[in-house]
Amino acid sequence: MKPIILYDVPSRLPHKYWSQNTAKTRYSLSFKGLPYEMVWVEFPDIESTLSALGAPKSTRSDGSSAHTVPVIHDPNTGAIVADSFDIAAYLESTYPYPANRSLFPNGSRALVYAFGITLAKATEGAARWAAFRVEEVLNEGSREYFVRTREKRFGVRWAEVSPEGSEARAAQKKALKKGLDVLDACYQRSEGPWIQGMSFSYADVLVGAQMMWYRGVLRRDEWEEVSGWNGGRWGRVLEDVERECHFL
Ligand SMILES: N[C@@H](CCC(=O)N[C@@H](CS)C(=O)NCC(=O)O)C(=O)O
Repeated sequence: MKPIILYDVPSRLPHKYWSQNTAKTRYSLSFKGLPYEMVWVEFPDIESTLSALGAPKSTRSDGSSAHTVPVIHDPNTGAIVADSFDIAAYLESTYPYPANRSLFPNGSRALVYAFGITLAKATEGAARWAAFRVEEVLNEGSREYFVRTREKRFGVRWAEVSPEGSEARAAQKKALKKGLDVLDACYQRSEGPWIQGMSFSYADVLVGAQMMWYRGVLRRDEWEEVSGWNGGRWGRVLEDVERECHFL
């Protein structure tokens, strides 16, 4: 099998990756044991690179339609797929075996999609804080684009997005804590270590990708605090997801 090509935005972090959206695809490929290769594209080049490839557009978190990463190009089938969820669905239907490496076990695709909406809603209060930290780890080639487009999205100057020590930052942190309590309540009701009890699924990939993002972009003391909330659940979930996906 030829490696699947995955488009992602690099950063200055070790291994370059930082984005939760592309992490969903990376974990999915790795979980299913599918070979893949990275193509790194700085933010200002996403539009031209992906339209030249003929990739479909997808929806950004602000609801706008645009070329976004992740995108995969599967040279084995010729498919070019955008949007992390659609990519997971493509991988599952194109490579359904082995059956115990299913991203959507027991016909759970729609329910996992719904879980993803809940997760995004629960954690949206921290979007500005995380974006503020993303800017700090991006390469020079992406920073100006990122700041300009996120100022527009948030409707404030960059310095106001999540100032250090501000009330706004404290509120963002509190909102994340409250959101993670909602997620913790889901885990507490599970009949096993995963969102679907004993069955690992793309729902866990979503949580793992969110935590990978925080681990990568938040400052060390911030991640230590967040990963320790809910009895240390978030650091543990990230470790468990990466182990299950053979991504260590
Ligand atoms: N719904 C898409 C959203 C992907 C997305 O927003 N990706 C960001 C990087 S994390 C992006 O490519 N943004 C392009 C831009 O802001 O111009 C998915 O789940 O794949």
